[in-house]
Amino acid sequence: SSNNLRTNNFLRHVESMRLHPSGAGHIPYLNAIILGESLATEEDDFVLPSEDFASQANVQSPEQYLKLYKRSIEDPDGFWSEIASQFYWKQRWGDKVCDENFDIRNGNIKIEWFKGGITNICYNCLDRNVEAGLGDKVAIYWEGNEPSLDATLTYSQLLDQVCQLANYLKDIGVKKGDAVIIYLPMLMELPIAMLACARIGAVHSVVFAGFSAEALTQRIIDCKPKVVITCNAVKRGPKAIHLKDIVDTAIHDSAQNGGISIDKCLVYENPSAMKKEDTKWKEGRDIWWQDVTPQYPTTCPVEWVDAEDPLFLLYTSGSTGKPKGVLHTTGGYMVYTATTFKYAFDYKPSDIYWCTADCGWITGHSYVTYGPMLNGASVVVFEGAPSYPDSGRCWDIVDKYKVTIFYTAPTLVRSLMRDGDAFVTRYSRKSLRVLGSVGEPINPSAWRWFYNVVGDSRCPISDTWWQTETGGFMITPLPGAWPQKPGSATFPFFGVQPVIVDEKGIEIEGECNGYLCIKKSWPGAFRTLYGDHERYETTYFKPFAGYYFSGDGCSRDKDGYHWLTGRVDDVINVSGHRIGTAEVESALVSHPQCAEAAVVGVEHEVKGQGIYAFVTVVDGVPYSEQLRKDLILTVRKLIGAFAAPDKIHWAPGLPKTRSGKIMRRILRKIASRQLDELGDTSTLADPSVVNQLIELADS
Ligand code: 6R9
Repeated sequence: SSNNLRTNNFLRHVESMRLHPSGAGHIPYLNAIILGESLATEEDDFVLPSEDFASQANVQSPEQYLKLYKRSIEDPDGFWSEIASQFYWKQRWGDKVCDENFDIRNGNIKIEWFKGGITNICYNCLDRNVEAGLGDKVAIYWEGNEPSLDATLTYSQLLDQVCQLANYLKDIGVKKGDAVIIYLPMLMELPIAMLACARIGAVHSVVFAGFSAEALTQRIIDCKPKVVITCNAVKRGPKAIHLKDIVDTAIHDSAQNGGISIDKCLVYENPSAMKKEDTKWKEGRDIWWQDVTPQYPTTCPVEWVDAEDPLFLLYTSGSTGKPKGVLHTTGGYMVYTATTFKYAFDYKPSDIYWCTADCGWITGHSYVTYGPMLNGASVVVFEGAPSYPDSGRCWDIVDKYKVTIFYTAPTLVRSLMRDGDAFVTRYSRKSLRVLGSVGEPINPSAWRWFYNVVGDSRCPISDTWWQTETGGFMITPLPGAWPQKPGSATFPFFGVQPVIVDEKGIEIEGECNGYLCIKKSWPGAFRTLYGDHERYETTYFKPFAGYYFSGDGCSRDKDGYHWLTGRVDDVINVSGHRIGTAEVESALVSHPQCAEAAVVGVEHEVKGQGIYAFVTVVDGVPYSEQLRKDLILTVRKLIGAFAAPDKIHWAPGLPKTRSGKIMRRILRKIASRQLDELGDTSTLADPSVVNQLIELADS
């Protein structure tokens, strides 16, 4: 077929670049070979962008990609400074674009981009676009939980509102470098609050509004914010959740347990969810957003900051109990999110873009707020749930706003797939041209359904691999350039050098499987873990000296395509949410009747992974349905509903080595009922626990 011919031509092209001395030969993993005749395996399953799509794309072919990529690696300073020059800098950076020590053997890890450059990301998102004539362009299309509720903000209106809030924050004493916690659902006020902080140089820390009071308390104690911004309540589907009550508890507990006093809590009244009068109130501390912000001017001078001044903190799960405060700075993050957004989604000024992620996660930071707005894009912000009022809601929204780029997570794709094609096909979806996926590997069957049913076999899918730590896309298709393979994140973004290493940290070439690391920094990289640079180095730079270690497994096929295989540490990925097994375990053992707990991830049809908890109860406590419920409730209370275990498995004992280390490998096999694959259990201190566990598997 003509597609096979085009695929062959493409691969032949890559091959000739590889062999040619001035070609891609020095890029070891672009080891594409000429495609054979058989298309039998997943690896050989190519999906090409249509010629129409490719010919209008920002990057139209592998040659174009390779040329840009090669430049980004060979001349990173030239490559990134040209891009950075498209933004407004009050003062240009010093002589070095990048200054890094990426190798722990040479001393402390340090990453700096555009150091000495003076800028402001809010200015670049808003003022710069307004000055360029985009003032009347819609910045945000807001869609409420109820289909009848919506609103829009143009770029100039958004700028006005951001300035009013920024002026208020300044007035109550928030200064450059101060932390501000934002605990808001997907209202327009969430990006407004982020941008207002950025405008005055304050460091925002958005806490996903699905986190519990305890989780919020922990974050307040860690970053000691000057103010907490929230709203009284939010509707999720038919249910109202009283966010302000959660904040009240957290502020109280932060004072009690951490000695942190929060003098100001700014509360947005969300009238569709809860009336003002019904909101519990603490006079003197609590202030209504709507009462104060209109009193302030709609212009606010920008706080000019160094490219390396902190922009935000975002807490994420690691393999030990305490969440990590991932710190991003201003200049490199700005340049990187804007550029990745533009290329990975083939962004054009006429696009209407919708990312379903919440701003409480990194995806909402980089690809709801900053990346799109730096490009002057029109962004859909959706408050509600994709299944409300029914499973057709996403496509209703796509048709309503004529969404052209739709970016979501595999878990949502799988759950909509399960609900049936009819919810999709009753909508036109004609406006769509690019689809995106993030959060976990997308399995080829979900990829196919997304591509064929949602995108009518017309829209390339950008399967973007990246992390809270990386700030922006790392491995991603450029939709017009590459033939895709369903389930593969394809090739690195400009400036990114992924390597796959073995246990000893030795780079493996060609077709292989191992640990995914990155060689050299990229502008969007995080700079530290807040208040714990040592943990930063230990977690990310010590496991494989000389590299950044992602925590993910990855294989590379014969054509050089990357296939992410999931976390290799004790982190579980539930519906794209990172959850540390240790966090869930410590929540479980806080229950007085739980003596010990061990948590593993198991395959889950919709969520990708489910949480499976082995629980040893305190001597003499009987197993009961009530205890099971209480344990699950404890996790919901301490972390949030999204971290609730799917299964509690009673464990009279846990399989431990003689040195007391829990053998999770065995627990994973028991959890997934692969009982004939338990492997060697002879090193266990007490091998009989394995049989006890198997007996209790379905009780
Ligand atoms: C952006 C985000 C990061 C972890 C990451 C990996 C998984 C994300 C993926 C993917 C395969 C993709 N992950 N995108 N795995 N393919 N396209 O999700 O950040 O919440 O920090 O999670 O998510 O395991 O290490 P974060």
